Amino acid sequence: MILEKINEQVRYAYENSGFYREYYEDVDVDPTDITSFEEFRELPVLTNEAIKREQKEHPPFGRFLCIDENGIERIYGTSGTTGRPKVFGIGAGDWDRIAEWHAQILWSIGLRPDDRVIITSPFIQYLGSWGALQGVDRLGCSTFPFGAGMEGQTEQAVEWIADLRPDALYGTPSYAIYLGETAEEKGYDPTEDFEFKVMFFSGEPGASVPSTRRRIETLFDCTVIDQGSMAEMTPWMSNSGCRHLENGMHVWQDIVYTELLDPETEAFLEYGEEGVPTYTHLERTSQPMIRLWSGDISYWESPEETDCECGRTYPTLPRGVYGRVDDMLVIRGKNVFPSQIEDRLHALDAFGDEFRVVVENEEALDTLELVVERDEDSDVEDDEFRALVRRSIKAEIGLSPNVTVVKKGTLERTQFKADRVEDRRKIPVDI
Ligand code: 8LH
Repeated sequence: MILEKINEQVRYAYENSGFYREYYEDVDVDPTDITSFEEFRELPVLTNEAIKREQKEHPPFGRFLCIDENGIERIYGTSGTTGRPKVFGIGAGDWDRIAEWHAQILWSIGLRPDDRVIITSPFIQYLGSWGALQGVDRLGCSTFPFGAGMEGQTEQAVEWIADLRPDALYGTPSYAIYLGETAEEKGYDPTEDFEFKVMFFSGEPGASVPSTRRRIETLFDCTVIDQGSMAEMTPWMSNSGCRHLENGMHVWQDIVYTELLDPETEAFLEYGEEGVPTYTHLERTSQPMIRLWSGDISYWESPEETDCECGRTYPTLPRGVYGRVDDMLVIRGKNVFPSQIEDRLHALDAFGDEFRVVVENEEALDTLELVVERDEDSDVEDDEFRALVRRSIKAEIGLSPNVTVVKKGTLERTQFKADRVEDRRKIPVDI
């Protein structure tokens, strides 16, 4: 069934998009008749650079659009502050299908029409917020599109949540921790004064970083669900956790076909390997993405291996998406993902919930500096905490960091996606 959908999607894109016709000029297969997964893998991956180049040469949408511009219902773009943003034109039919799929997936994580749901991510050019809203609305829940990002908004969120007692929250994992801390500072107990049964997240690692996930679960006494792929790939909930999974996300292969590819050779990887999730829309008529290289890193497992109680026969990313290839720090020959450091820190009781990673290059030798918050209510003193952090990080990544301990609340919190790494090395390391 998936192969049939792939065949239809590729043929549609090829016949309706000048971009794909050009992009597939030299391929050895017939893009109007893909008869096997092997043939499909002959198609070149689509890179971020190719999309940007195309949209620059054929503004604003590039020749991806495939539908008449009058048929566009929504326009979104990347929310980055540098460079030309990528533009996504979504047709009415696609926007409707996104609602259907998101509603179905949200049902699968336990949401029901009589639930009240608060959305606490910014309503900016971030498809996370709008995609979640679209699904929650279609499911028929009472939706509270609260947003995030304004000064003082988190303090207000605490009061609203204590009053309205929503059953579910959508946002980023970093924001949930910030919200919980703010509630505690204001004298609330989020396990008692809030009544969340489930929180669903996307946008960054966290919900599948085991100790971060546990921190959120205990802070709010609720179920945590990880979700998300990329804005380009909406319905981005096609990667979704499940109530039966301890960690990670199922890959709903009949909505968005996902492959894991070798970061260097781009070869298809079997289950049990680590690689770059590469996504293909299966039901998009507007701006379909075919073999879009995410630049993220994940590990996948077969349906038999996961054997999830939910009964779904999808592959699973049991550790979620744990970083971007270009977020991986290569320090003295060791590969380090910020999410590994996050996992170790959240496992320490005295951790104050925020940290920063600074990498420097002194006389050609890389140094790893961590600025870590300590919760002053804990029994552990600064020196002991510093030693604990050093030991734990060394055990994880094989390198001893220099650790600066600061008190909880010192480092800035985010209301969106966290950015905790500063690489000050003069000579960039080519990865
Ligand atoms: C993630 C995750 C995750 C996204 N675990 N990393 O997924 C929601 C969509 C709308 C989104 O975040 O899109 P956006 O802004 O284009 O960012 C995509 C990137 O965000 C993606 O490549 C990942 O690096 C990261 N991301 N969801 C870990 N659940």
